[in-house]
Amino acid sequence: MQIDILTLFPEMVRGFFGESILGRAVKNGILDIRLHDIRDWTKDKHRRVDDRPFGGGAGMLMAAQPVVDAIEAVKTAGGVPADEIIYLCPDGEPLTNDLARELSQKKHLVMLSGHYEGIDQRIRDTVITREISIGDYVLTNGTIAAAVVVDCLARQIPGVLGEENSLTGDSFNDRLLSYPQYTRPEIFRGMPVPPVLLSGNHAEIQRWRREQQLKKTQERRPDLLERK
Ligand code: 4GO
Repeated sequence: MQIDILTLFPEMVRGFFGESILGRAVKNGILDIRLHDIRDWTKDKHRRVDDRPFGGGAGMLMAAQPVVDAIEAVKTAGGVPADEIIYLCPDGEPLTNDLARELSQKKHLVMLSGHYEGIDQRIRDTVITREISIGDYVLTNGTIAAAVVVDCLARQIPGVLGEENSLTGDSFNDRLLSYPQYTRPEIFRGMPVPPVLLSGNHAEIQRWRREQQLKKTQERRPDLLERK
């Protein structure tokens, strides 16, 4: 899968994509992540990419020219045309595991990270195909949000998670939060592991885990149970 990320700050996330499970997927060739500096497409003599908003108001906006030129340059690069051109913004569709799973089935994604007060609306009206939010809060720029979406979808691509990790015990699987887990030692600072987990009775263990999931979800996220 090819993912082109357009940002003013590619170095914010270059290290992120080189580490751990994502780093391994990149090395294996499962993920082809391409970071681009939007400033490379500016035609302004001072290399500016921002300008003041019509109608007044505080802050600056990213102008349409460099952003649209950047998108047009990368959306067909690499052979496969982009399936989606995604803009990360607080007013986008909320990111969920289900949305990430849908995106994980695409071949080529382009992600646009905004800065300042955002981007000229005409970019959103013409070249953006999807707007996604990683939560109800505002960030200084969308680069970290793009990295979050990539992380979340990448771990749902077959072959990305190795033996040390799996999707089955995740929170939100089955619309429930995850159950508590324990590893060695059996007693840590006087706190024992729940005996059922040492019983070897897999049916009992499954029942206990389900119970724990329901209890925790009821306590912390009753909204998930109402939707279930
Ligand atoms: C995305 C981008 C929040 C999100 C952003 C989010 N803040 N909740 N900030 O996914 C335009 C200028 C958007 C800064 C950007």
